[in-house]
Amino acid sequence: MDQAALPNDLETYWMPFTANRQFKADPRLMASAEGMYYYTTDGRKVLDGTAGLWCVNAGHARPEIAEAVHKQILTLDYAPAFQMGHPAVFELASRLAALMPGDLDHVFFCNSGSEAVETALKIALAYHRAKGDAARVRLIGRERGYHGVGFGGISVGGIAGNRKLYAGISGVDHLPHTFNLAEQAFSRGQPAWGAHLADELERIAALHDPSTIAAVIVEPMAGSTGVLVPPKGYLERLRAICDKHGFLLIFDEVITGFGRLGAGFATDLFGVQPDMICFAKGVTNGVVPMGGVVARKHIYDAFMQGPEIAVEFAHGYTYSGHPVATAAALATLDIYAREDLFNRAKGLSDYWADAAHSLKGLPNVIDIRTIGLVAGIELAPLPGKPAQRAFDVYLKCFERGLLIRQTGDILALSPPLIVEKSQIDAMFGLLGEVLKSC
Ligand code: PXG
Repeated sequence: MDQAALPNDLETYWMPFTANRQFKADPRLMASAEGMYYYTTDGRKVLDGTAGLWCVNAGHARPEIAEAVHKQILTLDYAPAFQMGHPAVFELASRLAALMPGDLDHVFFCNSGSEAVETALKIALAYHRAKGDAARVRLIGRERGYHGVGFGGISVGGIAGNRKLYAGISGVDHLPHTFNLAEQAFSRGQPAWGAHLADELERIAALHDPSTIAAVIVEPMAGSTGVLVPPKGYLERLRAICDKHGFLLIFDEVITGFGRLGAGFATDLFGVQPDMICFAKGVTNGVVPMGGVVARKHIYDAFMQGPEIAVEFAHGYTYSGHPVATAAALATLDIYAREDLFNRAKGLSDYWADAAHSLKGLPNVIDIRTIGLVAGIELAPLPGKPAQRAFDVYLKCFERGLLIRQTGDILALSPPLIVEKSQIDAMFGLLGEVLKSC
């Protein structure tokens, strides 16, 4: 390594899910952030239309979180996670359980959404075995599902690009995704068409025999693959089929949790209770990595057997329930409660939907989908150049001071829940201008 090139040689850092060559030719470097805005190293102010990567739900640089983290590092920087604990993480588990419906009341901590998914899948398999039902080893995901980047997550996930290079784990099958442009175009909230797609689970169950299936995992609203809102009645049907055959139902709420849809969790909004919920992102407002799984009581109880000194579930991470992440999470939950941010998102969702749908009719806009404080805007691809048009829109928005997300030819917006109406106007106003020029 040529030391003279340090410290700002962009070449060395292999960036995740990034077009490295494009970025390094024309870097977008964030210098700081506060409230609803990022500030770039070249001095530009950028309105955050995406809450970072769907995680900064309470807005940037919250002093309460910074103070809690600072204090925690000086008080207890780290405590071993295995065979030992620290009081705050028990408080956090209780507070998260209190946010959940029904008996979703046992929390397992990890450090990311990907780890949360691996954890939930392992709990599902171990749960059936603990109950003497060891033949249930099959996992069912869904096309266009994103469940992080672990081997379990990419296997149950339904994104070809994330799967094609890896064998993944065996014993996996997939439901069809729930999006149909012809039937659902320009939906506000849940589309009316598509509940019957849940019945595909019966077909899959018959194919493999229900007694071999352990669990079904879905995002209640698919975020990463372009804001696919569940059709009315769809999740209810999935729940009913899972109950009929004894499958565990896992909701991956890594994006939908912590107010994003205008309710605490998607389970609250849709009134369908899964057996496990994966969470991450918003739990710490994105400030310190943390994720976890909330499991129903009967799942936890099934593990509590054998000799008392035996480890009941051979799984965990050095940083499970890390004191600093815990402190950030507790401070974040305080903000959500004090500022009533989940209800704030709900209160803004009609205004948000009106603003997003006002882009209907602009060039190349073929669909707009909204729910809570999320919008997906689908563009007609440039002939022979998939994703190019949306990438151009993303770059132009950034140059003009707005951060949005782009996946394929779909744009996604999901601002911090502190967003003001004037900022919603600014987002869609600017996006509309850019769309006219692309
Ligand atoms: N499950 C879901 C539903 C997710 O959305 C993960 C798991 C994985 O989380 P980690 O913390 O391991 O990244 C995610 C992550 C995007 C985007 O722009 C979405 C995610 C991450 C980065 C970008 O849509 N979701």
